[in-house]
Amino acid sequence: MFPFSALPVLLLWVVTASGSGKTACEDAQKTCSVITCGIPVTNGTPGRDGRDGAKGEKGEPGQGPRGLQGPPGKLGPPGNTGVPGPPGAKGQKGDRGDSSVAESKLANLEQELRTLKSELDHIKKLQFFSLGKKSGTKLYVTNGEKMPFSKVKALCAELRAFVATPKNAEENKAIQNVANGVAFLGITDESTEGKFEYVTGGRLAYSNWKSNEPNNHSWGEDCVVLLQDGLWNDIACSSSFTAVCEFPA
Ligand SMILES: [Ca+2]
Ligand SMILES: [Ca+2]
Repeated sequence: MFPFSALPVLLLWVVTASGSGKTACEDAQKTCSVITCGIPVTNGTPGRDGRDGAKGEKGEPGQGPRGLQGPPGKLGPPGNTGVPGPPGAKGQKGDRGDSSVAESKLANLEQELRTLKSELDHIKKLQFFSLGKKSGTKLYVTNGEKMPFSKVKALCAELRAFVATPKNAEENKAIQNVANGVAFLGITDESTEGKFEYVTGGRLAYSNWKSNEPNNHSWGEDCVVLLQDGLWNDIACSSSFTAVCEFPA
């Protein structure tokens, strides 16, 4: 420990020493670009991160090539049915009907109908004359072709008719005249041997068998033909004879 008497001397030495250091530093600044003055210190620990800055503005679009457009998406579900629209405005009242005009049109239509019916009757008469024979309420028509019974049935059905089926002597004669040869009749015993019936159904109401017929010759005669003399014979259905169809006249 310094004695109190030596304290003023010590203070004077400290002041002198610090004053000479300042002078040396100022001198060095005049000659160096960088210089560190003062007492050197060690670095402290880094400070904490600062707060996030404000969000920047949106940048410009990129300059790269644009990609291909993708496939369209699936069809969405149908929307709900809309509410009905408001009713339309009421229309103007129509003109008063003229019954005389309607009556006149009706009279014209009736006249046209009579004319058409007359022409149809005329055509039917021409048809009877050229193609077939009429008997009572039936018209018999042939195309003159010979074919098996199954084809005769199909042909007549196609014409919305039936195979000619005489139910009395007059009809038998009419078919005989139009056939001009041996023709199939719409009669068979295909369902029950020996029991001849109409193809359209029902037991025979009239027959004109030749003597000793039907004989089911060779156990294979289930169809019936009208011979040229007007008599009947049972015959094989697969044989070919004239097709005659029957229409309502
Ligand atoms: Ca038979
Ligand atoms: Ca026979």
